[in-house]
Amino acid sequence: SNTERTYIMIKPDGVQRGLIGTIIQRFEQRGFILRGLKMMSVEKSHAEAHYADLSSKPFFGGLVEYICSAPVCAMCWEGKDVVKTGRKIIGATNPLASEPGTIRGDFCIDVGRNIIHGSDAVESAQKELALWFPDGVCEYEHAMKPWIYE
Ligand code: DAT
Ligand code: MG
Repeated sequence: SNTERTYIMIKPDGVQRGLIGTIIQRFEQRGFILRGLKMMSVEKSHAEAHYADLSSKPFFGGLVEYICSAPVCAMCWEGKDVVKTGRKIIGATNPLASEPGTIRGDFCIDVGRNIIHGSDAVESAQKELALWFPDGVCEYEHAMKPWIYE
């Protein structure tokens, strides 16, 4: 449906490197709609909850430390197939395996500094949006919709 939603997060390195605007532009110019946006300093327990599925991985401690090391930019984007398409816009987990033209393929190198997060499935998007936007997002009518969707 046209109202699918995903959780996108610019990680501390993306924020510190001044990439917020260019990342937002890629989603916005594609035709996706921004429903939630906030800067946030992340508590350790919150980062651990977000990455709970990876808690047994050897890199988990470093990952949580990285996410908490400086503020993140938390976003909710909406549109047809936005979860899968958002992952394509972002590129592969390992930036060196990401195609040029993707966000990771254009702006980063190390897997541990891959500047952006995107939900990997509709179900995880719903869980992540509930975690990061517990008060919901902005339910406005967007004038662009009839120009994006037939
Ligand atoms: P993605 O962020 O592409 O969804 P993921 O969910 O498998 O990837 O892992 C979450 C993050 O954990 C990822 O963005 C970077 C870090 N990570 C994943 N695999 C890693 C590895 N082998 N070494 C270090 N960090 C890793
Ligand atoms: Mg993931």
